[in-house]
Amino acid sequence: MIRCFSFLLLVSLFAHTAAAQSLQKLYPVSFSAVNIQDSFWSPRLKTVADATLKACIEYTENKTGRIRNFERAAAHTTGRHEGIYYDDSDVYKALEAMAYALRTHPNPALEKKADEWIDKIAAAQLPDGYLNTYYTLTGLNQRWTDMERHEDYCAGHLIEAAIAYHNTTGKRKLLDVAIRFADHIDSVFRLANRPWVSGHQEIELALMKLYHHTSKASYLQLAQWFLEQRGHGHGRGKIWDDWKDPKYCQDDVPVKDQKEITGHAVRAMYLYTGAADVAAVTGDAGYVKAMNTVWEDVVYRNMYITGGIGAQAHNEGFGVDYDLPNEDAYCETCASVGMVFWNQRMNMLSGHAKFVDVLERSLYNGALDGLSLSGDRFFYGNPLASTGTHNRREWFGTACCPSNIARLVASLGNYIYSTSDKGVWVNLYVGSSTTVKLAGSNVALHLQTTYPWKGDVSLTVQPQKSNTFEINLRLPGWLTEPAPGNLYSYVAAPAPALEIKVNGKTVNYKVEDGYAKINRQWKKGDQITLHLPMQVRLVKSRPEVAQNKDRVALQYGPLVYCVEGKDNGGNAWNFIVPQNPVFEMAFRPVLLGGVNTITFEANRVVVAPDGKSVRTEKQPITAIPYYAWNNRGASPMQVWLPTSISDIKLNY
Ligand code: FUB
Ligand code: ZN
Repeated sequence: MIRCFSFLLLVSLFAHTAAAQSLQKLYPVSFSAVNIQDSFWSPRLKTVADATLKACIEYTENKTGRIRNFERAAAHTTGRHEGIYYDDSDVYKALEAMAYALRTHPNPALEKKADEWIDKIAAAQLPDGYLNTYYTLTGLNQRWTDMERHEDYCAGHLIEAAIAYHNTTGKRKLLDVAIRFADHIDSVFRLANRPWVSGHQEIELALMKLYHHTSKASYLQLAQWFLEQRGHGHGRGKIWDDWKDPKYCQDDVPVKDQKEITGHAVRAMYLYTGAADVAAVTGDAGYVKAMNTVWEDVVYRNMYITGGIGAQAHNEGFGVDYDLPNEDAYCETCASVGMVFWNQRMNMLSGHAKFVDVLERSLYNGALDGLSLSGDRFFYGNPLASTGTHNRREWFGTACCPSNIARLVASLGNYIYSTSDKGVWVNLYVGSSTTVKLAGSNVALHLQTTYPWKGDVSLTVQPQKSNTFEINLRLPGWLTEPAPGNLYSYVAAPAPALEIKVNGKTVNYKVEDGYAKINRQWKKGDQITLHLPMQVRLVKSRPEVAQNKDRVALQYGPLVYCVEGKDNGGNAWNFIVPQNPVFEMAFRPVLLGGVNTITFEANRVVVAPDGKSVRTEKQPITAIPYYAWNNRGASPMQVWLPTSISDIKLNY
């Protein structure tokens, strides 16, 4: 969709920001143009379309009062409000996920349910366009008084849902509701020159989607206006007046002057996603510079090996650099989802694959961990160690994560391919087909892969007519030693040579910005093959991360591994990784839906019969992909494995 609207986008851009020049280098191919057929992802998309959405619907309309709130608010007078003031957002996010799922898995009953909800939402909208069940039911005299109260955040999720539903079904009802609300917000704030700092960012990125969807310049202007409100002392409400903590929502300095990551992780991710979207259109390099600096602060000093962020529970966000506790890691699922959004936008602006490396890390590990294999159990926090007390749940009081991971997985197709006027970019290796327009003619692409279990990739290219263009294949960051500055590096592992063939013959390629670039004349049926050599990587972290001292982690391809008690006699904390472990990799088709396991011999620490001293004995240890843990009931787990006896817990 982004690609289709790029022309309109430029037209309106020239009308309103004459000096600006788009900074966007790559245009993601919309998920709706990508057909996924992948042995790893297809079952997950199906599970989300069935089990996850079923759970979201059940909790949204029966087990909690989220839909009842809309029903009551339709009377446009005060009444009982159930739940928390931001609960409307969960209805919208579930609807957005339903819209994506309807595209990939058409389902008349699901569409009927969505239409039913949309009727209720529309009925609750006030004549002036305002829509928020909390304030309608508790007293409209208080609306727009506390900038933390998520009215604009809920509006943002409404807009995203409305666009997704319009794209899938062509039905405008929710879109018209969203447009009326967006116009209401514009008239109450920007056009009235009334300051407003969003206490939970989201509206900015949503308005940019609405701008691209409608080509109406006021949405771009409003998104930019929201960004520019920050950092000028305009904040009012709980965050500012009670907590006195504008950093919590990244409002301590103007966005363009921000250099460090602070505060609430999801808020930060949504903010920078929106800022990147604005910068892509307006060409404002100030935002790009700030985001690059902040990105390095996130990735080089504050990101877990799982791509999870926001280590602290008390602010659901960032703490001191390098302070990355494992058992107490917060790492909210939504924050990893946000990492996927933001890193996609950074890749789109820069054309650099390092952002997709982070996107992939967060997607396959920190985010996917949030969803059970059955699709109806969730993690809100995703720690990297557990003594067995951290368990997936059916739902949460604050239930932002279930529908967030649902909408991400259901729209996975958005992250696989990009294009520019030079050619096509393959970002994620996911079995899929798409057709892109290059130099005025269609090029069909068909990707087959054994990723993430093995690194075989085959890409068949079917240009309408023979044509010269680039095909850029991402060389995943995990292939080579991470660049200096990164938090994580390999203990020892030379990068294997990578060979790329076209129609069976080795070709030369240029490596640029993390992609292997093949520029040639492509003809119907050309087939690119490559093998991304996967090996078990022993990973260590920078010495500044005290929590990982004398510990190593295991990674294979994009997947981070963990040791779970279920595979190891109930324990995951009572062994030491020896100096030069020998790893055995095996694909176990029945285990956890089919996973590669890593087995190695470790030194189990046992108390000697005298009860005083300890001794070690050899024990084979099996590690599973991190995303798959806690799918067999409660069990201890660790990602960072001890190499010395000092950190052993014998009973877990
Ligand atoms: O405030 C709305 C959502 O709830 C946030 O994004 C999450 O972190 C949770 O606090
Ligand atoms: Zn969440």
